[in-house]
Amino acid sequence: MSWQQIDTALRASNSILISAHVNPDGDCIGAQMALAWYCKSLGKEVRVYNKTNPPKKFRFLDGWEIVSDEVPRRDWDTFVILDSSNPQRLGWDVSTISANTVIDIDHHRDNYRGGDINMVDPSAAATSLLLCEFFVAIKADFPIHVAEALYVGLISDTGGFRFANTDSRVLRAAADLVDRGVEPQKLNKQLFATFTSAGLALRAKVWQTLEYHFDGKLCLLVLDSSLIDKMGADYGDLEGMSDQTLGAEGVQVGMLIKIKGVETHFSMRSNGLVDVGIIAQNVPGGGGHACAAGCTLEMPFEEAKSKMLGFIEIALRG
Ligand SMILES: [Mn+2]
Repeated sequence: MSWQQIDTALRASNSILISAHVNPDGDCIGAQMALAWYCKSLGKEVRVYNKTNPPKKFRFLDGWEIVSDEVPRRDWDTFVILDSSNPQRLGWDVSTISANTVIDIDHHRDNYRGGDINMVDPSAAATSLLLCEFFVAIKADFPIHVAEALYVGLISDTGGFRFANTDSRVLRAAADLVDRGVEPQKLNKQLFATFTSAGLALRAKVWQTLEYHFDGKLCLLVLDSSLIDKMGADYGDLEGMSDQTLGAEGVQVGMLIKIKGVETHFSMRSNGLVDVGIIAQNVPGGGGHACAAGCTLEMPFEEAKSKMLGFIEIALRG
């Protein structure tokens, strides 16, 4: 599918609903803000809906309020799914809305490609990168607040251009955003080096759970999700912690385990030797990239943990 086809579909719509995956990250929010700006500039009715509101750490972006958790009405001309492998990943029941056209824009390799129009590119470092390329393709002249949102999307998914997905393509797109007035230092500081005291206290608690397994090849952290509210933090305060589990020498797989009542969520990272996307696929609904993936087991923590450790042990044996 081409960007021109997507542009044509958007222009032919009067009302457009945009949603991204549950617990939206910087890539979701950047891509959503950019697409919403464009649709509004065409004079369309636009709603940006996520199951949950953006974490506080993204609310410094001008215009973030367009991303909301207010449930949308039923009928739309076009429904755009961003940064989600499939509609289930949105975390809300999509049968509660109806749309004539579904557009799927994503960079996950396990994307379902079930939209009427699918723009899926697993080699793209971020969905926000795809939006940058959309704007280049259609020659859209976007304002600075959109450039900042897109830049936040790029640095979120590449860990500030440190992860294995950092390539010349994403760096060129970033350079174009800098040419438009983005200040990299300002946005990096907001995203990676600005914490609330509640957020830092929560991170300290999570660090206390540090464990190693399999001769130090697996490093894991555990978060009891009920602590987030109890400590006055939000889940955005945990940004980057799953990546940091890879920091110790010799670690091949890192993991942040989140306990949510009777559900246990695993956010996995790999240094490149083991494909954590394939490990996550052992669990229905799980998946992701080779270096970053996630899944949820509907079972209590201890049981879920030993099951997951079994999968990882097999993968480490290669
Ligand atoms: Mn993404």
